[in-house]
Amino acid sequence: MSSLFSPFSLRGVTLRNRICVSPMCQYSAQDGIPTDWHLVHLGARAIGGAALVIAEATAVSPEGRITPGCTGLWSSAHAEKFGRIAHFIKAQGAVPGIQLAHAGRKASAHAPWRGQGNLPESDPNAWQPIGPSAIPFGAALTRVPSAMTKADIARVQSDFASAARRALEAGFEWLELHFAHGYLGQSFFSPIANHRDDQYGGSFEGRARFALETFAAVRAVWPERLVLSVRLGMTDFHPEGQPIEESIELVRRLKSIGLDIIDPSLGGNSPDVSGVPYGPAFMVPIADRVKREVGIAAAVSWQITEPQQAESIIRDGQTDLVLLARAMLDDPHWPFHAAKVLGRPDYRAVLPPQYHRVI
Ligand code: 536
Repeated sequence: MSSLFSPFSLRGVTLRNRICVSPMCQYSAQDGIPTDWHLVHLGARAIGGAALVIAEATAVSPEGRITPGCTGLWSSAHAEKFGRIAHFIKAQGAVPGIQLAHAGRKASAHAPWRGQGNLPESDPNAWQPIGPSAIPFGAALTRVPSAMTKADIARVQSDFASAARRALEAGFEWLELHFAHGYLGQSFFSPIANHRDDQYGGSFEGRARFALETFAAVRAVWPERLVLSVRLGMTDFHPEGQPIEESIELVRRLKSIGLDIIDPSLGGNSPDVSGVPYGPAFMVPIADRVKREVGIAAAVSWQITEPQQAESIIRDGQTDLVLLARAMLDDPHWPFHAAKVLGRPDYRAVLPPQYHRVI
């Protein structure tokens, strides 16, 4: 029987417990380069006792950013600044992770506190988004993306592989590909966003091709000893979205080409969704189902806030890891407090000696 504070190993990577920091967009980069904000934001959570700290959705190319303030990994200057962050996280005993992304048709948007939806086309910081088809997301994301050519597809896939190499160079040990939330990988898979009639659209095989090829290109450059994860939008809660059985089949195919762990999430391809069963730990039944049906390790996020809730998810084997974002913003020392609440006699050791001697 596992507990929230038992170690967990995949390939050559061992996590000190099951508590992980989920990627959180901070909209605080400059030209994609992370700033001291990121060092402190991520570093504080490594100090707090998390086992894995995953840096936010980081674009593989400038046009793959969600907003002008999103991080990127398209040059060695980006890798160098990320290197300091990865090094600090590791020095605290946590594993440094990063999520690679391409925002696709949801790109060129305002940082949430600056406005809603797309930057106006007249804004000098705006750019032309790309996607599987020339169909806008909708709601406040009205900008029509350019439908990607085969050359565009090949270039983005090679950008993913180059960014993975830079993540390795920076010292990250856990890589997650963002194929969820309506961003590029997910939008190729979704019949809502992908209306192509070439080999990258249509049937399951066609819609899954972009994700499978991109994953394979990354696995080819990402070392055997390190972990490769995918955040996949399992369902859109929309009648025109792909059936969840297709998503499970995609996870099965990804596993067969080297996927180590799945991080299930929402599709995010339409503003017109209804019936998302928001509530405490609502993604757990989906994660548990993928884990059992595919026979793969799983992590789970969304509304996990309480130590006892996290403990029972791990103890019951529903998932292997819990990913916390909002709870970690609320309390960077969440793992320390969880250890205390769960009555662990060694709870002090969750914090580094600079703090635990005196707290
Ligand atoms: C929540 N968000 C996810 C983001 C950034 C903006 C907010 C991300 O993954 N980078 C979200 C979840 C599901 C669908 C849409 C948005």
